Amino acid sequence: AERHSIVVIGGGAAGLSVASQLLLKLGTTADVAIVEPSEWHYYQPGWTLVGGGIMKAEETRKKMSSFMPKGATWIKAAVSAIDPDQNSLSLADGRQVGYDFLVVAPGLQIDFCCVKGLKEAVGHDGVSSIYDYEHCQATWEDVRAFKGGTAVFTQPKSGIKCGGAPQKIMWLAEDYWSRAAVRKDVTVKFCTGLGSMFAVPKYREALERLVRERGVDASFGHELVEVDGARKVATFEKADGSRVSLEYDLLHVVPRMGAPAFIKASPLACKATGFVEVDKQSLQHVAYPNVFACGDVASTPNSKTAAAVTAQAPVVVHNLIRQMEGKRGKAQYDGYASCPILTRRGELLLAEFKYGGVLAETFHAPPLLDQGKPQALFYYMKTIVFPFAYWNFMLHGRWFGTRTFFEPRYTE
Ligand code: FAD
Ligand code: UQ1
Repeated sequence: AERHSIVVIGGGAAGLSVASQLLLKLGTTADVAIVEPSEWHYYQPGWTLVGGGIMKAEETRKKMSSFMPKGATWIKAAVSAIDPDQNSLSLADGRQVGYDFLVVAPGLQIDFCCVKGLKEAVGHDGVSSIYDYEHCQATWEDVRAFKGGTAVFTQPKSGIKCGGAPQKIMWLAEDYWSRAAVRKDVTVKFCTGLGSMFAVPKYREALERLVRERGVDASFGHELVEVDGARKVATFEKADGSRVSLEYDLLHVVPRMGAPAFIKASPLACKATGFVEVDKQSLQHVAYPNVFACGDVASTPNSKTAAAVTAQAPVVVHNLIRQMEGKRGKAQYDGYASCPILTRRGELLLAEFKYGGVLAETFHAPPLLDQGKPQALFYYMKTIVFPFAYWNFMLHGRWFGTRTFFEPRYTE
């Protein structure tokens, strides 16, 4: 069977970052393989911009082949099972691949099926989602065509990637309707299974102020359980088990999501959550020291974002190389994540925090910018700097987010 020194599962933000950084450190003769079935690589943070009419869907994807790092072997297939006791993977096409070291980075699986009627409804008759390449353009078509009525935006209580995106698209839509002078005829509802607008108090307060100022009708503890696309009715379940139904004219849904099925079924998964059970600082598997996880699939209690990947990838790379030398690496991930919350066209609130919701703001020192306030500079970072840095540096192993210029590299 085929065998490689290092195998990376997934060629997404995390898989390509780690593979590129490994090849930069070890040289292009290192034996690194990436298992990735997709023809395309998606810049998912752009999907919010597509839904808001700021970017085109085609700009958010590029051919996977142009991002496979030089020296890496691309195994163009999906992993269907992992056997960490045999250091071996099964592929969907029946092949087996062996490894000495494994980096698990297949991201999350989006489940449109958990909510009754959603799979049938999404993509037409005013129902859309920025959580899917195929449906994010429909969000903008719906928002642009809307002339009045009830617009409902949902968020599930279970963990999602980019926890701020469900409200970002609402703020962009609300702003568009204000500019188009139809806002007075629109009722904007935000229905979330969670208990507040954001987990970190500083940003929560700022966002709850915006809810009041901009006349958003927010309902907490409201979990979407059913969509009747024909009658345009969305049904929510409350914590006490009771149900409420709402008639909508426009519905933006955020589906539930979780670890991919083949991860949940593997010995690498945390039994309770299904995510790959790694140490939250070293990102090394708790039972298999030759296995690491990076990105959304890791069990680490951070906010799942590409920004978090910029901080995780160098930790995985350092600790993996030390492990290859038979030593324990000392690099530690501090839980850094950032959520750039678009509050309207031209304005963005840049939330940055680490484990425990402790602030980790890049621009905090006076007289720099107040990150508790939406700022124009952050908007241009999100719409211009981040996409450019992602495609041209991050996927090539040369972008470390806020630490790109300031943070010393791990040397020991
Ligand atoms: P992904 O990038 O999803 O990549 C996973 C890869 O694994 C894919 O290429 C997939 O094809 C592959 N794969 C899947 N299954 C298998 C398999 N069985 N075998 C092999 N390969 C497989 N982050 C931010 O930092 N800022 C933002 O503003 C932001 N906004 C977002 C808005 C939206 C609407 C969404 C959806 C996400 C947003 N994110 C944002 C989050 C960000 O996109 C993710 O956190 C990031 O892509 C995670 O990287 P990853 O490599 O773990 O997963
Ligand atoms: C970031 O580095 C990054 O990567 C390109 C993003 O794009 C997805 C981000 O959204 C954020 C917030 C960062 C963090 C970087 C800085 C400079 C705050």
